[in-house]
Amino acid sequence: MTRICMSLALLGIVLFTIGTAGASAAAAPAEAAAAAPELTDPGAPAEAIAHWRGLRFGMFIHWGPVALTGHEIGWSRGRETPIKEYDQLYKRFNPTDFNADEWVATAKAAGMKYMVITTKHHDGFCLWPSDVTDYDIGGSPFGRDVLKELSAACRKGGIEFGTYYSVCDWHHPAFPRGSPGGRTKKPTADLDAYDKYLRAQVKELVTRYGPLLVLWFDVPQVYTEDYGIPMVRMLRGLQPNIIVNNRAYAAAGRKKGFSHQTQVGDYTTPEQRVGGFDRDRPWETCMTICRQWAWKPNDTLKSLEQCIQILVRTAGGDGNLLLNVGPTADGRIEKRQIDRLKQIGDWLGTYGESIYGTRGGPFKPGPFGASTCKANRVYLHVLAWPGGEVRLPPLPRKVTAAGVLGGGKAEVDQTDEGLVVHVPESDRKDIDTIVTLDLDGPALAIEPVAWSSGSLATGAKATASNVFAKQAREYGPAKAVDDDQTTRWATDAGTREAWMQVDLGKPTAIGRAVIDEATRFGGGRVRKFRLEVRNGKDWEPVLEGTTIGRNFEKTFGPVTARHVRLTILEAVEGPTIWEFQLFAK
Ligand code: FHN
Repeated sequence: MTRICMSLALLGIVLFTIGTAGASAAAAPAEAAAAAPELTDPGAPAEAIAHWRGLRFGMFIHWGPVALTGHEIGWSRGRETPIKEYDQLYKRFNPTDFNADEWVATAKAAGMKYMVITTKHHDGFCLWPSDVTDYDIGGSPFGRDVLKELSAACRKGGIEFGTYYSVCDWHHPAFPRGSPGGRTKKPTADLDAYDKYLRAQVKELVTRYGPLLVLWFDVPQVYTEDYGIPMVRMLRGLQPNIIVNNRAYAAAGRKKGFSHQTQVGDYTTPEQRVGGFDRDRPWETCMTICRQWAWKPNDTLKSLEQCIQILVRTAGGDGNLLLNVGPTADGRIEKRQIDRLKQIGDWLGTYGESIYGTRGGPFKPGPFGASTCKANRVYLHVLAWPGGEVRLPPLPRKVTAAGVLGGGKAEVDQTDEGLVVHVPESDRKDIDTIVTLDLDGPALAIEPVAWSSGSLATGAKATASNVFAKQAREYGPAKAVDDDQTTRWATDAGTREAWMQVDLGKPTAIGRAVIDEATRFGGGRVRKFRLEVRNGKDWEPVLEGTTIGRNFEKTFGPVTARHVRLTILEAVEGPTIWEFQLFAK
């Protein structure tokens, strides 16, 4: 795979240099790239990507002296903790309970196949004895090379080792931005000097602790592609099969956050959310098992159901999941996190064939759940049974057999109109009932089919009284009527009342509503709501309630109306809705 990653400025420089080639200022990037190959990132070999995809599930680790404070790594420097105090923490950092083999055993027990640790976060502290700084583990009472021990334990334990490296460095005098939050400008900024430092450090990571599965860069801020592409090329020269994520540098013309950059690196990195279905561009969701990346006392721990659903919906979208733990200052992963991870591992011990080595689809994720596939088999992960059955779009292949992974009976009615899947309640599993559909041909060859709820509101023009950070493209009300379980309408923090409404285009008979409230943020936030319809100028209520939660379903009326509004009358925090669906009955 070859990517043409080039800012127009660079393109101009290249073309100016070429000159004699008479290349026009708008030379096709391919020509310019051919003329200046050092300005393109060749990408990782396809087989490396396929191998990484097959692993599906990894452990993310955010750790450093900041664990002594219980605040967030990097971000709390100059915020909860004064900069001078933060930068001295390492002199008290002595995690004598750190045992790399135990961490690897925890990851393996969770069914995780790879591990990525923050070798240096935005605070600049290095968990290895670097030759180019004293602000590292060598200067702490602990003194041991954490990366050496962890990479060796991973190899011994049979899981793959990767390194997170923050491009921004709010401690280093030459990086132009500083704490708090990367919002200050350093008078000593010198990006050329910092690039030299960064290259020396990532070279240490690859040559001392490699081969690495991945170099997981983060938050490049002002480190642009003219530095980043040559640096990534250097990396790939050191280890040709290394995989690089999409945050190694800030691409020219970047519109959204670094996690969205699709023209950078080998894969995209949706964060704290399950990415959308995409079989073309590799992607990996990174998510905390609690709420904070670094260790936080009494942090909210995700339930097993949440963790399994996140894993299933990620794999169903053809993505990997990197689930994060934050070890304590004495070097332990909290027991409650170890226990949760073990539960996930036990689930994978029974159902892992439906995750590892699979691809997403052919049914795109929906309210029913998601699907993965391998050879001629489709794994239908049914996370909810709206109406007691699962109705799916038609498949071009014949279902030759059906069953339930782990035991049970599944009946599948297949017609040209679609599939209807039934599993007796007694055979349904907790959290995820995995129905196996054996086909008369390869499942991956089937064009992915979008699941349709059949909701009369799907795709309708939607408006709202409030949208989170005014980011309608990401969190507007249209995201609650798109049949996509990975997108939602969200409102600003502190919003206690809000409404969203849909225009059905013409008077329409409706009699049933399904509302799926996003509850991964510690439960449902709605305490009182009303459903109203309008034909003329007045709104009339058709349904009132208190809490909504996951897949709330209620019949009413029926009524005929063109405009329908969900009014949240009382919420404990900004309400956020995955899907708002309306049906005739
Ligand atoms: O600022 C960091 C954050 O602390 C954490 O490391 C995440 C992990 O993906 N990355 C950045 C936020 O996007």
